[in-house]
Amino acid sequence: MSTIFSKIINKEIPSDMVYQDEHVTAFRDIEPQAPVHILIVPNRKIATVNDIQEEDEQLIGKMFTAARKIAAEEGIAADGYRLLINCNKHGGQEVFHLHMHLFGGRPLGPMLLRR
Ligand code: DGP
Repeated sequence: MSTIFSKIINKEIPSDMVYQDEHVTAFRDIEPQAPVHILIVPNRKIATVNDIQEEDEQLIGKMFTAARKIAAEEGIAADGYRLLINCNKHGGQEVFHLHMHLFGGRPLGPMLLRR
């Protein structure tokens, strides 16, 4: 089953796309939680981190390469940023098309809320 992200990748619905190549697409999150909040997704759907196969290793690497390029273009590389992937219920995953969040543009604070 495809998700809303497939429609964004295929440009069937609008998004603020910042990067696309034959393997990876990146667009601004609709509910930004930092001045820079971009989602980096593989064009081919993989539902969750649990579904990554060994043959996907190159594709996963391309997500990181895209993150590096986008961070530089957004001007946040030197100050730093956070990459985050949620998996399933405890991870808080809402869209079941693998995606890496790129957060930056301000100090991001502790990694997890303490409770
Ligand atoms: P996660 O909880 O990791 O599955 O994050 C899903 C993110 O996707 C969430 O931060 C909001 C974002 N999102 C959901 N629907 C859309 C959409 O239609 N467009 C965009 N740009 N972002 C979306």
